[in-house]
Amino acid sequence: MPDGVAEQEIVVPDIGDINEVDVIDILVHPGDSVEAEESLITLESDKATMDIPSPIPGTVKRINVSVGDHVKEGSPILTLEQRLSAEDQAPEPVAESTEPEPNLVTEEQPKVESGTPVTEPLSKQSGISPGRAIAFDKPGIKPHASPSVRRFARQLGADLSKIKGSGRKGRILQQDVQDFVKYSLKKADSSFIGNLAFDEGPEIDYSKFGEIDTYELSKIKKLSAAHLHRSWVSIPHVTQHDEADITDLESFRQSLKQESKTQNNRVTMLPFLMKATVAALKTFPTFNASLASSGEHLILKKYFHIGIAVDTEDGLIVPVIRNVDKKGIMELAEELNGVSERARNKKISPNDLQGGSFTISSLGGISGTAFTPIINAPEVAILGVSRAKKTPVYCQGDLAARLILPFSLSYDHRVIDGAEAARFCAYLKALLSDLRRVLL
Ligand code: CAO
Repeated sequence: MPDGVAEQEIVVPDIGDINEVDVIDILVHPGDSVEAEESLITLESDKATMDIPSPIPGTVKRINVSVGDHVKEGSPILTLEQRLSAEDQAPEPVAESTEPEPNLVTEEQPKVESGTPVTEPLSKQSGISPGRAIAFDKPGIKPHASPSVRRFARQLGADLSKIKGSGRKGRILQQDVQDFVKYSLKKADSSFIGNLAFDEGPEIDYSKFGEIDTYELSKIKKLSAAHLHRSWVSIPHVTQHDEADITDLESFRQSLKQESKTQNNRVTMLPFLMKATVAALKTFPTFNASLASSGEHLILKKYFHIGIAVDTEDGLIVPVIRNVDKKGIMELAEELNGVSERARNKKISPNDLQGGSFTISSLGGISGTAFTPIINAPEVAILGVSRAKKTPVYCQGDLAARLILPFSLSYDHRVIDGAEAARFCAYLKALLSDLRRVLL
């Protein structure tokens, strides 16, 4: 041992009438400098947890206990090295000369199980004299956390009543506090969009009301949830509903069916919708755009890459079909079939999902008369298509059965005005009613 350095054995002080307690946490490491009264270890009896503070300052040389050890009064805890000044006397054995007091669990009083707060001092409730330095709990009173964990939580501003303890008997550990703080920061981050902060609401235990089942959301659902949420909250959406007479278009599609069958290529309404949409985007370029993040510029795209929402077992994904303006109906149908199959067989590559300039979401194969599609940010508009239906329509004074396709255009009102959206829809409707106009 170097000159001027003394070693001090720190032992478990008087812990009252308890024979043995467990070491549940070691709060220092060899080499750490500790101050007098700084907590060294945490002990736990059947009824209470307590921190054992250091009676003197020094440097931890050796730790003589491990988590899980049973100790009692006088058991060695650790060896501290103390640098002596010239005037220092030979030190007395610490355990005999001082009577260290473990920190009482008094900073936050434990609560009675019923939820009624404890109002009497703990020492009185437990029948322990105040000098005895142990926080006991009456039966029914839950110890929550050791004083050092309470201090740690207080420093970070974490509310212990909101933390679920993972330690024995639900005791809150330092790690639980850390996890809680990390989770809260993450949650705060995700619930703060632009200038808008909102409360996610309390966690509800639904099992109180009846039987439930819980399963984890797929990765796709979790990813799309965050994306959809951001789009929905950060973009001022307006949806314009309209409908198009696609009777002639449908006859044309039927006439192509035979041809497509021989090519083993299924031609649905969607490739026609893609072509008509691109023609409308060319006429209304602000719909094929993105708002710069500064909010001061609109970026108009001269390419026409159309995202198609595909419903898969694991959730919604949006593969992109590129250069729709340069492709014919058969080629688009083939690509659409291929990409939907790949999406459903989990064979989509990240590249398939990038670079879209406008999205179409078609529920026409299923059902419905209208819906509000959520804009696929950073795009500024999305077309939702519902199911076409034979409808009686007045044509030149006569009632006729026509095939009417309902569609819904959601647009970013920061970029597109309502009148512009109505014009876009009217134009699209005209194209769908007579696709020859696409050639104009
Ligand atoms: N009106 C009437 N019938 C329609 C129709 C419409 N608008 N759209 C499709 N159909 C018909 C098709 O023509 C097909 O019938 P035939 O075999 O007789 O031709 C049938 O419905 C099934 O079509 P489909 O849905 O398999 O094919 P599609 O090309 O229309 O759509 C795809 C492909 C990938 C878009 C679609 O399968 C899909 O996944 N849709 C769901 C998208 C979705 O979930 N959107 C919601 C997002 S909003 O949160």
